[in-house]
Amino acid sequence: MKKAVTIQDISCFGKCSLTVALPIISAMGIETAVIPTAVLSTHTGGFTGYTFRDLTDDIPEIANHWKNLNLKFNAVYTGYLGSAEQINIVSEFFDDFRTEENVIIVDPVLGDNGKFYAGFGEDFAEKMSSLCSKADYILPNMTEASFMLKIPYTETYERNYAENILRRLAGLGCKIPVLTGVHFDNREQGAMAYDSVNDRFYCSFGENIERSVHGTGDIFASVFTGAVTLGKDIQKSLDIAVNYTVECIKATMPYFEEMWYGSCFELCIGKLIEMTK
Ligand code: PXL
Repeated sequence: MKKAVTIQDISCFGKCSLTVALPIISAMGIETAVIPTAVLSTHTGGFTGYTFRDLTDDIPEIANHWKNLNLKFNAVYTGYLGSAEQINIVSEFFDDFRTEENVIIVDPVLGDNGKFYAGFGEDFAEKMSSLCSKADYILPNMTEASFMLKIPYTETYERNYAENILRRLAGLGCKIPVLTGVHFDNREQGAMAYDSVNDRFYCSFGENIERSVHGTGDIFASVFTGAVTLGKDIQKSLDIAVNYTVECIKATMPYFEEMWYGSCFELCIGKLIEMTK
């Protein structure tokens, strides 16, 4: 059985990070270990007054115990990290748990719609880009890509622009950057990948639903991680991740008013299992 470990926060209410990654990667038939980087009462996207317990000091202790147990993972996948120090520790974790065969996937969670998430800024983006240099795959949206490349964010762009961004992201040192939330018009939305080893681009698009649903980046990243862990190729992994994310957005629409903080991804888990077969 394949084994993945995901390193990100647990937002107790709000459907993102670990409460999305754990059910999704598990549903894909992969044993999913977790390292929670922080415990928040809710995520930071629209809630106020949330609690934040930092678990930075626990991460090296968990890693040491796992080293003693000689644990190995087919995939190491990181999401939201709460501080620059945490990035240093996760970077060491990559060194300790990198094997000849496994994949390292970094979702450089920094922001969306041209803005940083609460508590993040330019220094943190620079630190995150250094973590990306150690990854096989990175999964930024256009906002995160722009922050890491230190270029202005643009809402509208053409295919050439996205390809150029992908080449520059590969220049950070990762093998296969994947740009998420890509759209050239308002009919379709999807993701593009650049395999810098073979100099090849890949893309996958689905129906664009013009509503912003919180946590879809984490859904995409979790499914993509699951697909790659199962050994699916780049194209297939993009297709499953895009299709499932679109399904989740569609399923959320009837509940949109009450679901401003997250998606109804649970309603589509059955479809995900079908897509994974
Ligand atoms: O969905 C990314 C994410 C993860 N974790 C926390 C967040 C967010 C986005 O807002 O606030 C705590």
